[in-house]
Amino acid sequence: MFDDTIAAIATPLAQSAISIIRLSGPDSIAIADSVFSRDLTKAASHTINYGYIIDGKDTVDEVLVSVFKAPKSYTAEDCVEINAHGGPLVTREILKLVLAHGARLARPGEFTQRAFLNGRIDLSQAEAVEDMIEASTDPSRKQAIYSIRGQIKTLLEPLIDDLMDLIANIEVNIDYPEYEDAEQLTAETLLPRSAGLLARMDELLKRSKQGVMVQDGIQTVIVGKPNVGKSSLLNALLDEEKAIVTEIAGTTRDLVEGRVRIGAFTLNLVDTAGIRDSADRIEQIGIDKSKQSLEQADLVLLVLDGSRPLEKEDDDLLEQTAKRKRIVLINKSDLPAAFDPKESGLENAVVISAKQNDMEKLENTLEAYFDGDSMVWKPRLSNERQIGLLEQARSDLLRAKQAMEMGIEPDLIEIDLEASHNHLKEILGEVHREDLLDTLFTNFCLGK
Ligand SMILES: Nc1nc2c(ncn2[C@@H]2O[C@H](COP(=O)(O)OP(=O)(O)OP(=O)(O)O)[C@@H](O)[C@H]2O)c(=O)[nH]1
Ligand SMILES: [Mg+2]
Repeated sequence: MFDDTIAAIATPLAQSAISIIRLSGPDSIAIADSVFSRDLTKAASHTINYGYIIDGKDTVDEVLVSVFKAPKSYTAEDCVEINAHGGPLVTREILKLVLAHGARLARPGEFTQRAFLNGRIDLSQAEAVEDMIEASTDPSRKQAIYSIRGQIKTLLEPLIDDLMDLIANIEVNIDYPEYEDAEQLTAETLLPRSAGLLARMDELLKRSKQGVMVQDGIQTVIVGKPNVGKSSLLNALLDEEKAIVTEIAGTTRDLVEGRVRIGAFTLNLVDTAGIRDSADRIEQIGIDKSKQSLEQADLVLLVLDGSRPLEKEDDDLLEQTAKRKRIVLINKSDLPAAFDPKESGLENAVVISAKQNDMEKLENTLEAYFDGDSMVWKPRLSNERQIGLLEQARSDLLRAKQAMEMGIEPDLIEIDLEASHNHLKEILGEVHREDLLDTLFTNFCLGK
């Protein structure tokens, strides 16, 4: 528990119906009491108290003050929330007043950090709080409430327990080799159990990576040589004339972005400058940007012009993106076709007409591409930090398994298993590094 009391404004500083000034720490109630018209020290926990905020002889605002006593509060400490009239001026005035009476201004995320450090929530739940605030798609909102409820712990606990079981088994055999009841330590018993755990980790990793990619929107880049209809495609998908379209090759120079929902997915689209060798300095800068976005994208929409024969630029891009998550689009289907997709090895290409807004085939392909399966929300990890740790736990376990296969001493195997176990616990923050923790919480909203 902490011995200082923190305070912050928990709502946006804009004219609104209500604003909330929040306090947490041992002196929360005493500080609030010293600026409130009524006696708060006798208020029961979980009550709302009506009165006025007073500054000496001045009445500052008419408010409702909620009191939550430790440990049943957001931070597990004594907490007070002052509901004021939502004017920026009066809200700041009340904050100033509680700071003058002994509270310290909270850092971003400090309330949630306290909830974690006081043991009320685990680290995955703490992260989920900010995820919920930032959620902008249905899958991300669903994942946030799943994590807030502590389900990531439920998801990981069987893995953590089974690993511990394996470790305990090895230890008994090391410490009491003569103890007959202990399961005999042979490659035959250890290996299948490790392989089973490994398969479970793999499955969870796959599901989590897919989920994280889908939840924040799929980074999708539209590329192709000039004039094939990339910007027309962007506009058609967005249903808005966002990017400039002309018959002049090299129209788009800067990246043009837009967001579109297709079925259960959100695509974060980037339209780019057509890729070709260009002597124009400005166009060349645009082309460099195109290449950069191509590198960073989760999904590539490669556009070809079906009304003109394929050229070297098309072939180059087809080759460059062959190993990527990619959909090839043959545009301008309203014009006579200049080549046969099948004969060009493009049997999977989707034929569209951006000009005629004919997007249905592309939308169907996209849904099929991320398979119907991933559209259904499934239990998984929430973010890159968690996935990174699971990946480490997986490679520790893989090393242990390989050591078993080579018949290496059990006590050496145990070191890798312990490392794996620790990495899993780190996801929940059961072991953590202070510096990483601080970085994590600084990204939070003030007052959260
Ligand atoms: N007939 C037909 N014309 C199209 C279609 N899509 C785009 N166009 C035309 O092709 C020309 C180029 O379209 P843009 O969308 O600007 O092409 P772009 O790939 O963005 O071109 P750059 O930005 O120069 O690389 C314009 O004249 C469009 O009207 C289509 O489906 N059918
Ligand atoms: Mg364009």
